[in-house]
Formats: sequence, C-alpha cells, structure tokens
Amino acid sequence: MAAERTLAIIKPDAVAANNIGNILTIVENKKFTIKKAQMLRLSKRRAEGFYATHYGKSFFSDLTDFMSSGPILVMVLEGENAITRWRESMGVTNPAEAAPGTIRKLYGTSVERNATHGSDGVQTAAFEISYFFPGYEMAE
Ligand code: 3AN
Repeated sequence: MAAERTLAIIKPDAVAANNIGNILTIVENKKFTIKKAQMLRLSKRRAEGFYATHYGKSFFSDLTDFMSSGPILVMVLEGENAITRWRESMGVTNPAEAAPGTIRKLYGTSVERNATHGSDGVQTAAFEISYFFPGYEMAE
C-alpha cells in the first residue's frame, strides 16, 4: 500500500502541559514519518476556517477560542494507512471513553481539551494539509 499523509495537531492543552515530547515519542514508535512540522498560534479567524465544517455547532465558538488560546504544533505525518492509524493512536474524541494507551486517554482532559487532532478522511487530509502547508502534495 502506498504511503498516505495526514494532518496532525498537538493542541494548546498538550503544548502547555509539556506533552509535545511524549506525543512525538508515540509518533515515532508507531513509525510515522514527520514530513512537515511547524509551531504556530492560530488566530480566532484561522481556527474558524480550519473548523469550518463545524460552523453552527454548539461547541464551535468554544472550540475555536480554545484552539487559538496558545501555541500548537502542526505536522504532516506519513505512513501506511496514516489517516486511520493516527486516529487509532489518538483514540476517540472524548478522552474518558478513549482506549487505554491512546494519546487522548493519556494526555486529554475533556472533549474539547483532547490533546491532538487528526484528519478524518482523505479529502479532509487534503484540505487540512493545504490549509497549513499550501502547495504541499498529498503524495510524492
Ligand atoms: P475528532 O477530532 O475526534 O475528529 P470532531 O471532528 O467530531 O472530533 O470534532 C472536532 C473537535 O471539536 C474535537 N477534537 C473536539 O475538540 C471538539 N468537539 C467535538 N465535539 C465536541 C463537544 N460535544 N463539545 C466540545 N467540543 C467538541
């Protein structure tokens, strides 16, 4: 199977809690290749654009406030079946329901403050990668 790429974010809660290193250890142990990485802080407007599919939902305003509240680490991860494997590595949205050993179980504290983001499909990955790394291709 060809290598696939996905967009991963270490969210403000995990950055503030000094969990970047712990999460990158999981990234490396699970054999993802970090193709791109950038520390940045989202503006509220840029966070709204990133989460545009959630516009109108009850948590949209809180979510975009939180995502623009501090620095984040944005990465393109590559590997076999990277989209699904990264989502499995993160665990489900609510850390309380996430499986033992997953990133959200280990480092998330609430549905909103859940440590990491991962694209949920090929189309989403293409949009999200281009949102942060314009011109970067989905594959080589
Ligand atoms: P996931 O990140 O697991 O794909 P989505 O796409 O359903 O989850 O939601 C995007 C983000 O919105 C989540 N990572 C979480 O931070 C936030 N979120 C989702 N549902 C809720 C909710 N009910 N209350 C607060 N925040 C939420």
